[in-house]
Amino acid sequence: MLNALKTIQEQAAQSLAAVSDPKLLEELRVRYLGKKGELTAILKQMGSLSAEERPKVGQLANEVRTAIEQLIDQKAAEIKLAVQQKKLESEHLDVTMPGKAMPLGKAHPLTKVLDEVKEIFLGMGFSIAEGPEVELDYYNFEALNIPKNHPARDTQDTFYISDNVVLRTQTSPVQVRTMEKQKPPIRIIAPGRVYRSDAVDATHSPLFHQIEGLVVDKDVTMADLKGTLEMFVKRLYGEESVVRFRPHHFPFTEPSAELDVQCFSCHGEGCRLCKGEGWIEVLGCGMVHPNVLSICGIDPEEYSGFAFGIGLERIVMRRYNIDDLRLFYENDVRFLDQF
Ligand code: 2NM
Repeated sequence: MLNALKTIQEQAAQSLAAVSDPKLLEELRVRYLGKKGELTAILKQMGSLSAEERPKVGQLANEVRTAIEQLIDQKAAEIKLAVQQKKLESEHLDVTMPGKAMPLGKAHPLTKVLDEVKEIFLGMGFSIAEGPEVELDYYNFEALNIPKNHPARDTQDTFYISDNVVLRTQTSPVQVRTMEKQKPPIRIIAPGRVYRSDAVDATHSPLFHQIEGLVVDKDVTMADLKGTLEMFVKRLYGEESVVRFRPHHFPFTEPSAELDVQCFSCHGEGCRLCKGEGWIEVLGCGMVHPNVLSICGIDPEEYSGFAFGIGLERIVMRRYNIDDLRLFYENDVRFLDQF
């Protein structure tokens, strides 16, 4: 019997050494230690032993059981570790691998330059005003000193919605509405979409963008206009920019002017970039006509003001060397990606 116990221990040690599967390990545990296992079978025969042999066999049986249990526990721990190791390897993640970049949107070039222009004027104490794009004839023309049958109406190629409703041809109606509501001092810019019934080509579009500005207060003079707009141009194009004011005419300002910046390429000599002019037109401006102030409920004897209008597309085209206006509205990603 002692030999049989030793044999069981040896066999158990041998078969356990080869096991790597948890199910097989359980089968072996049942085979050696289970109720119907080999060890139990031997213990059942202990009744036939002499009183002298019984404690010896009993002691060895206990030692064998403990030894096998230890082997099984050890093996179980080994298998558990191996399974865990395998799982870790299969789920291995290389955190140094480059990530998948998500495609990122970008601001439209018109938006980028508009944001720059807004920042410049906000920095000078202006606020931003908005208003409707579908506008009354009164605000788009009448209040701006452009009565019915005024020749300026013909040159504006207006989209009429009805007899007295139009798509605004400029953002000045926003300024008229502001002057109606707000007592001076007024310092605003009005950026936004404007509409003119033009045929589409490289330099014309029925929809484009304007930024108009308005300052009204006591003792505002042409010197304020010149200083403000020269500073704006230098902030936008660089401190070394050279500007000139050239007399012009608008119905809503008197006197009126256009501001040119000296060509950055030829410094006034005349080249391809400025079409031989030496100067590049940037904006229109002037002192708000007393009629306009009166119509808006501001006393021209007490207050004066200046106003200006900037075409956004032209500025952006010059900034990025874009030669066709249509690119702005087609939203071709190959174009938009470049800014
Ligand atoms: C321009 C040029 C000159 C202008 C005038 C006004 C208002 F409402 F105050 F009368 N707003 N904008 C103005 C003046 C616009 O655009 C080329």
